[in-house]
Amino acid sequence: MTTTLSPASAPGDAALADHGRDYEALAERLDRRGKSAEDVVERVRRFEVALPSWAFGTGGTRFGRFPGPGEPRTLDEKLEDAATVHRLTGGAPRVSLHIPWDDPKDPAALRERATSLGLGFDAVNSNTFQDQPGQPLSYKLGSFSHPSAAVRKQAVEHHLHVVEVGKSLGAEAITVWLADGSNYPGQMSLRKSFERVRDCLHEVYAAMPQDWCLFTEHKPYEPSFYATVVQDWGSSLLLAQSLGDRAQCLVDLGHHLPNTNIEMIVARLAGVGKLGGFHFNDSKYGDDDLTAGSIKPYGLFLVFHELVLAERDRLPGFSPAYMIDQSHNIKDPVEDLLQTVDQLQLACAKAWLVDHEALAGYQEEGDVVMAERTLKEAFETDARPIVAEARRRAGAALDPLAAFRASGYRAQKARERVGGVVETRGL
Ligand code: LRH
Ligand code: MN
Repeated sequence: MTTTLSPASAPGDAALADHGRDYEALAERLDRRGKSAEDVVERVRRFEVALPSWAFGTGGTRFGRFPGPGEPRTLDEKLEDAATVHRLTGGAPRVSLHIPWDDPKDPAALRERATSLGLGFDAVNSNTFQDQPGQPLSYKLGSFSHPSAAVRKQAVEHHLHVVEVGKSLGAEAITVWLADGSNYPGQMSLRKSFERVRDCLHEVYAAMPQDWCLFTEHKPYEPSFYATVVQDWGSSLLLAQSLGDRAQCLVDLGHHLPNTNIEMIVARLAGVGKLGGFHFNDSKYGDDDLTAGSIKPYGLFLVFHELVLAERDRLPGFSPAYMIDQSHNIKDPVEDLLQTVDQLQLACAKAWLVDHEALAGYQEEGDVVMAERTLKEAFETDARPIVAEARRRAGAALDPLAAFRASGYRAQKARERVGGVVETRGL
């Protein structure tokens, strides 16, 4: 059942007129700074991020989950929610599936359905961090790093299945995050476990289509609390370099110990042509999977600043896959994703507002204060009229959250999505 957003969600003339004035005023101010608002609007229009199939339902923690009304029960209903996020933001035309949580019964039908909703599929995600019902061998003590060749073989076969699903949906990449690790010193061989992971990844890499990419995703801890095999960007880079050109590193913003300089990791990986993509979110302590830009908006801006520098410098092999990875524990999942896409569009706009020539000059001259001020000037610019204008030109909403609330979409879904079997899963 396709839901059209009610006319109430369309911006009123007053809102449009206010926006027009705000945009003109900002454009005039930027023009005095030698910046073209029009250029940045185009940059925001080109920015696209993929939505995580596992985050359209309410997420939870080991302490509890508080599901809300009208949550999707099927992959089809998740696509409906994804289409709503894309329609209102103009910037989320793809979905990233997690297998087996969202293993489609009929991939061809799903692909057709997605196309009819204006959606495509981004990198597919494997899952060897849980045992599935009827699974012969357990991943309790690891998957690719497991001492048992039979367990490793089972895990490789799962990845080959994920690649097949992705191929049937038109995806062109697989993201491999492994929970593999240990909780106690001595439990696991720190070198052999890494070598086993590398060798299993080589099997997946060799089996995937020639035009595909493999993204390795590092994480310092959880669910392992002493050692995680792919613990940091260095381990991820070693694997990607060992595999080949079509293997790159995925940076999940939440997978770094407190106070890690993530933008520098981004600069390092981009500098060696190994920045494959992102899982955008935000965090205060651990892998909190909070709304991107909600805790460290300046940090998010500094990551986008490195992305803009890499694009301006035309770094070889630079075309990262932008994806979201969040767990919506207390907010409406669609509202959380609308906020997230908005924050990413905003960080993108602000990063393109940096006076790059001036910044390079101050860096060369060693003028620390003016260099910092040049960055802050862009970050402290209220670029929301630029983002709203980019959305207006894409036929999306000036204010996606307000439009979503005015549409009554969630209330309608709460009426429609009653009972029935819940076929899909998530965090
Ligand atoms: C691990 C992770 C990974 C996904 C999972 C849902 O924490 O970031 O990217 O597979 O979350
Ligand atoms: Mn992730």
